[in-house]
Amino acid sequence: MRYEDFVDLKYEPAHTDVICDFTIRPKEFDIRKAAGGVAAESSIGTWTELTTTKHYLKKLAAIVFSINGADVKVAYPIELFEPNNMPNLLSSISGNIFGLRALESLRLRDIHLPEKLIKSFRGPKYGIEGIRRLLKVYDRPLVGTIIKPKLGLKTQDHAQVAYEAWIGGCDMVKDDENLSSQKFNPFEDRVMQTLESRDRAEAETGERKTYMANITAETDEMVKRAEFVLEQGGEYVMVDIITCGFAALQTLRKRDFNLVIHAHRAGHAAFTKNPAHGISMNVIAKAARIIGVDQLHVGTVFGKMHETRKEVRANIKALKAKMSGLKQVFPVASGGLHPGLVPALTEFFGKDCVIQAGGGIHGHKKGTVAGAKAMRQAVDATVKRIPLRKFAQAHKELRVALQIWDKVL
Ligand code: RUB
Repeated sequence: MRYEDFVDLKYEPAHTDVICDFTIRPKEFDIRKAAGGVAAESSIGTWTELTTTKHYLKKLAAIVFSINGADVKVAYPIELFEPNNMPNLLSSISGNIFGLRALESLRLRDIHLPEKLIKSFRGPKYGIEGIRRLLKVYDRPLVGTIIKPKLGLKTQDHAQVAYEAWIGGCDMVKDDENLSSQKFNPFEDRVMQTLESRDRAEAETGERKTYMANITAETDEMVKRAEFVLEQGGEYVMVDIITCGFAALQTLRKRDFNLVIHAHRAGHAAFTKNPAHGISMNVIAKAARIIGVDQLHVGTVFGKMHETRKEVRANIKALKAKMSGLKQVFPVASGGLHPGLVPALTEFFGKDCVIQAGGGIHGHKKGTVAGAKAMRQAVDATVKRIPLRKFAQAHKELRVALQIWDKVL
């Protein structure tokens, strides 16, 4: 079959098809042939006619069924994919096609999987509802922090900063994405000492507190680390899903530990940032939800990372929209956040979001406890619909935070 043979603008996708939305900028062909090339190279075709093709193969061809300028939709028969195998799916729909010489650029903008394929994966074990039940917090955004400096703190200092963040008012404390088990802060010691801090903070505040230990490592090791967290009384693990890979994430989810999975997406921008080429973050968000993460970083709009409102909105939708009965995943806003941004964040995200700040808590002039207090005060003020400036008159930690970071004072 030639590339053009993979185009049928009259085709009506079956409810079992996988649908992919691409934007294609051809370099060598017209859009029809380029689109056909994408469908061919991600299903049963190649650059030349084959002698090995069989009559029964035709029904396995991916079909371009819509071309609108550069925007193209491709339908893939479900039989092309192995159930419960995310690497396999992505090797087809987002594999070799990105390297085709004939294309100037190619963007996978969205994916729509049929229920049968979605159901072959586990999906989130906890999701928004499960996490709220665990933390017993129902009516406000959750407040998290990332221990900073991200690398280098010794274990006991890490555990002390965590303790201070919790007693100041954070619900969650998280390791940074590149902290694993370095000499200065080995994993097992860190988990034990930080969970001890958590227990003290819970006893002192009467609030539930959680620690997201970064278990990112080679897969067997990662699973061992998850087991260790569980043995020590932890309730959460954190995984760098892009650098670990979807196979590792699936392995972790398959073990079905009673552990909430927090997904960090370090590295995603290597292929999500250029709007003309690569894979959109909402595709990653869908894949992560289908496999079964409970929380995922989705961008902030207002912080230090680059994503636009439209992109972050699409990421949130991927986590929360109805999807074959899958639980909703908690969107995490993280990167360059501070108390002054809480009203805007809450307006944009709604109450179902984790607001996470590293520098915006540990950079508070009066230290981590004050930084965490300022963040909780900002959340409390926002929930009560009191302007931060007004609330800050009676809350000195917030006042100082606004002086440091916000233009309003
Ligand atoms: C947070 C930080 C995170 C980013 C990643 O530190 O650097 O790892 O959230 O970005 P700080 P994203 O609060 O000091 O900026 O969440 O968008 O993937």
